[in-house]
Order: sequence, then C-alpha cells, then structure tokens
Amino acid sequence: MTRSEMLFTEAARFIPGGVNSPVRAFGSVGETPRFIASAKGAYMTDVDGNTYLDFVGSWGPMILGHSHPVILEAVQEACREGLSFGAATEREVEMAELICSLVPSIDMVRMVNSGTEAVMSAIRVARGFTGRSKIVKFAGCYHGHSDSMLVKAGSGVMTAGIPDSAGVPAGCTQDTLTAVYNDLESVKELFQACGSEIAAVIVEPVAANMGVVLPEKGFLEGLRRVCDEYGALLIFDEVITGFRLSLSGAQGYFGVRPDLTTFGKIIGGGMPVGAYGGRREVMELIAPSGPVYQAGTLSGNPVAMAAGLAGLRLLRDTPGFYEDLNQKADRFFEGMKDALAEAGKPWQLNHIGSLGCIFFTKGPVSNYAQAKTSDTKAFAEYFSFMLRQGIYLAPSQFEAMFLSAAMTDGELEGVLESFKNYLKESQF
Ligand code: KE4
Repeated sequence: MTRSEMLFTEAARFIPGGVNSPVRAFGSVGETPRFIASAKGAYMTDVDGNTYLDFVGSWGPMILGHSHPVILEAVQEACREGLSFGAATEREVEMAELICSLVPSIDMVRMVNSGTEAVMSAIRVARGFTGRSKIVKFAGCYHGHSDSMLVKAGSGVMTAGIPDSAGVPAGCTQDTLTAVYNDLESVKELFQACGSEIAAVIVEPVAANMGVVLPEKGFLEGLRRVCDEYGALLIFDEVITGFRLSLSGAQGYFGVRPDLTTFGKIIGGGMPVGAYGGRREVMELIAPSGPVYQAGTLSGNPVAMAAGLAGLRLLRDTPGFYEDLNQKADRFFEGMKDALAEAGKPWQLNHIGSLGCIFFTKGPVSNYAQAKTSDTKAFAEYFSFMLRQGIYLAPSQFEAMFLSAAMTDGELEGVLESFKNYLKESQF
C-alpha cells in the first residue's frame, strides 16, 4: 500500500470523501489521489517520493511555478511582523492600488478570502445597485459554491454529475436564470422575458470549468450590449482568467469592459485570497460606505497580501512575461493538436494563452451540452497514462490544463512525446 493510499483511507474517516474539495478525490478518473508533500517550480512531489510535472498549479494560482523565492521571502517577512490583526494594514492599500492600476475597469476593489466569496459579494452589490433580483449565468460555468450559483454549474459539480446541489432550497435559485454559452439569442430571450428584473449577467469570459471553452467572436461584446440595453450589470468572473491571459485578464485580452470583476487564485500567490471590484458608483454601495453588507475576518490578511503583491509585481515587472508564456503554451497545445491529427484521433483540443484541454468527443465544443458528450472513460485512460509518466493533469474531463512559466520548452516537448505514446496505446 502506498502512503497516498494509506493517507486517503485515513482521511476518509475524518474528512468527507477524504478531501477538502471534491475534485481532489480523483473520483472520475478511478485513481487514488496523490497526497502532495512539496512543490518547487514546475514540479510537485507526492508523499511516496514520486515527482510530477504539474499542469494543475493549485487550479491556477501557480502561474509563476511553485515556491517562487520572491513570494516565499515576502511571506516570511510578513509572518515575522504578525499573522493577522483584523485591522487595516498598508499592504491592503498597496494591493487595492495595484489591482486598480492594472485593470482599467476597476475603480475600487474589496478583498475577500475565496473566489466563491468574491462572486457571492459581486452578485449582492449588483442586486443592491440595480434594485433587481435575477441573475443570468451560463450552463457549465462555475462561479464557486454559493447557493444561487449551484445551478447547472461546471467544475466539480459537473464532474460529480450533480446537475444542482442537494441542500439548496428552491428559494435560493429561483432568481438564477441559465443561458447557453456562446448563444446570445438564449440571453436575449431571457431579457425579453424579464429584462426589467435582471440585475446582472455573470460569465467566465473564457469558460474553464466545463473544460476550456472559448468565447466565440462577438459573444462577450454582445453581452455588453444587451446589459447596456436593459440596464443590467455585466460581471466577468475572472477567478481563473484574471492575471492569467494578460496583466488585465480576459477583459484586457478581448477588449470588453465589465461593470464588475471577480478574482481569486493568482492574486493570492497561493494564499487564500479573492477580490471583487468595478465601477466606483457600484462599489461605493458596499458597507461601510453604503448599504450592501459584506465582511470577513481574514479579508486582506497581511500574509496573504504579501504573497499576492509579490506575485502580481513579478507578473507586472517581468519583461515579456505573458508573450513568452502564451507563445510557449501555443507551441505546446498546437503540438498536441498535431499529435491527435497524426494519430487519426477526432478529439477536440481547445486552448487560449496558458489554458487548454482535450475533449474526448468528436464535434466542436463551444458549450455545456457539447462538452457533456465527452467520453469520461477515455479521459480517465489518458489521465492515468500521463500520471504514470509523471505528468499531473487535472483529474477531470471538465477542468483545464494550466501551464506555468516555470515549464521549459524541453519539458513540454517531453510531455508531447508521452502524449504520442499514449495515443499509440489508447483503446479509444
Ligand atoms: P474558490 O471559492 O474555489 O476560490 O473559487 C471559486 C471559483 C469561482 N469562479 C471560477 C471561474 C472558478 O474557476 C472557481 C474555482 N475553480 C475551481 C477549479 N475549476 C477550484 C477547484 C476546486 O473546486 O477545488
């Protein structure tokens, strides 16, 4: 029995499913989850001493690679000053100024402790600002686990095949309307039916929780127009895309300006951080400056701010960071596409910047219904083969591959060789 197997058995006695987040249980790939002991650069090492090239990167935060020395030093310095005060600190001002300086649509920002909290709060202030109740989301998009968002969500909800979650009363989801990603008509129909009641549309500007699905040309611009037409707010959930696609996220990459943006992952540098921000007249409604309440004991925690500030400053100050990472990722994903074609496999590979994924289905994948046609058994075979080659992928068809700047072209070429060997042996 491996130490991971032993720990997983032990964990299941005290933690639901043995994990603190469902997708970590490896449930849909039929493997024992690897318990990780340490990570450095592009690699993670499990408790049995196996080392993996890491394409999960803690689900997005590790764009610079693990244990970056500059981030570690910033965290250690902050720790020496104290771990948490529950009081205002200078680093929170620096973080707010930095985010506002990097993302033009953001005049003000509030720090929270997770992406879920950021989304929950952004929705509340959108409802407070408009005086309306309904929210439009897209099937397959995941915006964290707050009750009203657990409707046809992606990520772990999709992986577990739970179309909605138990424990969510109808009252919590009655105001959540669902549209089809990349289908502007499905959005317009909702607005024609109840546009005067819709507070906001929330969207992943690149969907990365049903696998990776790119916005088709004009989709995001169309959402901007329909929100303006009906006086609803447009919320970009950039928990994954924020500071990943560009220094101003997907909104900078595509040139579409939302009213509110949610962040997580990268802005914490590996520590628990979320944030939401946007237009001043909206954000000033938040307590204590306005009537929309939101609070948090550890929001803006000095150690987390130190990690986030160090990471964001590295991304801002490293010349050509995004060009280099995105071009390296393009070469890699195009290499995977070529390998699929050479092997005569029909699988679909979607990618943008340092995000991508293979859908084990034949047709194009531009929405939830198409993503769901993927063969999750074929995905499981691919996952297990690559894991045994020391390549750690997201353990679900409905997640993303996250490349980090710590990965070299040589390492990625090695992954392509493993992938070609997998394709030769695949039973699918
Ligand atoms: P957290 O509450 O997990 O920090 O963020 C929720 C969230 C919100 N919005 C988007 C677009 C997200 O992708 C997420 C969380 N992403 C998943 C990965 N697909 C987190 C992994 C997990 O649940 O363990």
